[in-house]
Amino acid sequence: TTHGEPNVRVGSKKFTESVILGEMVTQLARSTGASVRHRRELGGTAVLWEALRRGELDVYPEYTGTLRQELLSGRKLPDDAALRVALAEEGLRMSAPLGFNNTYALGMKEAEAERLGIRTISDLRAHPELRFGFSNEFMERGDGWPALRDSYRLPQRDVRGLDHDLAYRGLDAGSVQVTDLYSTDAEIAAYGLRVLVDDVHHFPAYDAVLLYRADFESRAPEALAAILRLSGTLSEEKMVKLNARARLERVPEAQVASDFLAQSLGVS
Ligand code: PBE
Repeated sequence: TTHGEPNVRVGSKKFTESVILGEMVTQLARSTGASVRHRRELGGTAVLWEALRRGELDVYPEYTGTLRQELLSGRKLPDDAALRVALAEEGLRMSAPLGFNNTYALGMKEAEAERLGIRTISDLRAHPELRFGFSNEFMERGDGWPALRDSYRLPQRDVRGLDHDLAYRGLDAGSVQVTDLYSTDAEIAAYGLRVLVDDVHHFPAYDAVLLYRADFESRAPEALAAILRLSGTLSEEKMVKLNARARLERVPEAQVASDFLAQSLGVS
């Protein structure tokens, strides 16, 4: 029905890539005739996870490393099979990987990194005076700043939280010298940033997946089958290009998503 409650509820986190993926899911579900609501930019990771578990959402884009290191960090999860078992106990399922890894990384302006001779995260130990600015969620997460600081024994004390989208401007203006990057961000190339090597392997793989409620399958099987077609359709390179269209060329996320679906899956 087109009136009343939608039968598919999609969510996305408060950053561009998540909104683009949420739009793809929304449009694929709609292509089966389902009534769909996309609650875009609903919040950070914890907000989306809780909304899904409470049954306020059916599906949102998530990353395997985030499930392992943050959302289910109390459990031993040696492989994806173990991760699926832990999710099933929460009444949740995840799709096969969409095809790209969007990892956290630390970045600096290329010229400044070159001048200071910084290539790896370990190299930061010799520069305690550097100003760090991290996305708010990174300041608090299980895989974020406190754990990174301990892994690498980093001495910096000038460390503040900021909105991820503002971090790049901060780097450009010089108010921040080191920030957390998302590896599929278009700004890395556009702003000429050096991605520091994670030489201690602090960060896991963050393979993009769709996380959904197990009961979604019985409620809207056709919509679910349609959205699962996204698995394996994206690469890191493709995702960077889609992010670039939205962030650098300011094309609306819904348009970026529909162009991709038309080209890659023949859905319009
Ligand atoms: N990530 C990397 C984070 C943000 C940056 C995409 C894995 C996440 O949303 O969990």
